[in-house]
Amino acid sequence: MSDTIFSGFSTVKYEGPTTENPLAYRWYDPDKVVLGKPLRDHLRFAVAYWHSLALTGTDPFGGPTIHRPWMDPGDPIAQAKVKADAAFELFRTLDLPFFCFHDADIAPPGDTLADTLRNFHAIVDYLGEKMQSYPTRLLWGTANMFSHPRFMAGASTNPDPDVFAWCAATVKNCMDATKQLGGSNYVLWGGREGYETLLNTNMKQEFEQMGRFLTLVVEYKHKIGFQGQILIEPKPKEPTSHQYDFDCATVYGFLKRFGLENEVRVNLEANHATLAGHTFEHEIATASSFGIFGSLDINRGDPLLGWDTDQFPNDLWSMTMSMYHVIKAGGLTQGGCNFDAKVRRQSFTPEDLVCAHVGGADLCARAFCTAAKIIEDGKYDALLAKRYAGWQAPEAQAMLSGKRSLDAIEEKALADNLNPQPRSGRQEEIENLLMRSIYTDRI
Ligand code: XLS
Ligand code: CA
Ligand code: CA
Repeated sequence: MSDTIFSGFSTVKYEGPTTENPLAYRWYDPDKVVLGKPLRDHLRFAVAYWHSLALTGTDPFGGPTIHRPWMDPGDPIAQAKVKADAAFELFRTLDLPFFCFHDADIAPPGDTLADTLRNFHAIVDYLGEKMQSYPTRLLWGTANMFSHPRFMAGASTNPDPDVFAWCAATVKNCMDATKQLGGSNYVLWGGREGYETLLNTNMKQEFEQMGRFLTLVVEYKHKIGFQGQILIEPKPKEPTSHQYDFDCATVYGFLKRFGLENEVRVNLEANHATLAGHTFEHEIATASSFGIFGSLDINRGDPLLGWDTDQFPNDLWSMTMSMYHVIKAGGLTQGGCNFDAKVRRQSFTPEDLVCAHVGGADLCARAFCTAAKIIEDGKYDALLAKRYAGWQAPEAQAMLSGKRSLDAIEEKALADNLNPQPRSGRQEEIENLLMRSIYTDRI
């Protein structure tokens, strides 16, 4: 392996909140034990190959601003290996335990399906070799079925069955590769699974195709004995105006419709929650209450732009409440925190990329530690429990468990001469309590 653009960086270390070093962790101390295990194992941070290695800085108004050596002209397979060498040196620099990739991020396309798959497997084997000498593991693999023009009308929902078949072959190979590299999850984000105009769209037909596709994926998972989770990533819009996997609740309805609610979970992204008109914590709490919480894509949008800007996160309040709901959901288990985030187009140096991940990891770590303290302290949970305490009474439990009919409830309500009085929601008291934990208390 020759020198890479990240080889000169020392490995980022935890130096504590008072350090002046911009390339040190202030809050992310991977060995710090919280709720019985080290932060490294709670947060399971991952670096996204697409944003960190493939980004060129283009936007709708301007060309590339970020140039890396593997983007120079040359033999595409050799260049993909230069990129992989740099990727593993970036992972080493950041000392983050996982990475994620799309097939198209790691390997060049060929002229045919067979050539494309051959290139892909050659680089998957190369990543496997790299993983022998680096500690970085694979959080998830996925397929890019949205960039090439053949996917312009969707992947599994395409009106052309040949595109469906191309996608089936692609996902089969990406699942094989994910298993080969010991991946913990396989993600499906419905890139162009949606529509731009209903005028040319048969929605019922497209739902059938998408349900069949996901069923095939689940069947194949069992066939090859893949132990990872299958995850759908909701997103409401962009690139299409109407994405079918709008949000977590919509995905749950889709899973129920095809009988897959015990087989598939969700990978939730902060920016996608914002685009759906929700908060990140809303999406996590929804997944948790349906029992389908899987993994997180960490980033933020820009509320002033309303695009999927995939910026690195910096909102401590939202991240703390998100981590609170993650802990309540039972933690990330096989999932993780994938930085699906990119530096801005003026941040074109390798150092900018390292710095961005350092800030993101610090924010998540601080948020997680505060959320753990909020839970250990118990005051917030006690306020919530008190609000619903009436439901512990035997008659309330009987109503909830289906032991009372509508007319039986009416009969008792009349006999008891019910006249419920308004009770305060205590919102400001709760906000003040949490504000103290988030902004004042030491972690
Ligand atoms: C795009 C998505 C994508 C998925 C993986 O908006 O976030 O990057 O995470 O295909
Ligand atoms: Ca994502
Ligand atoms: Ca996104």
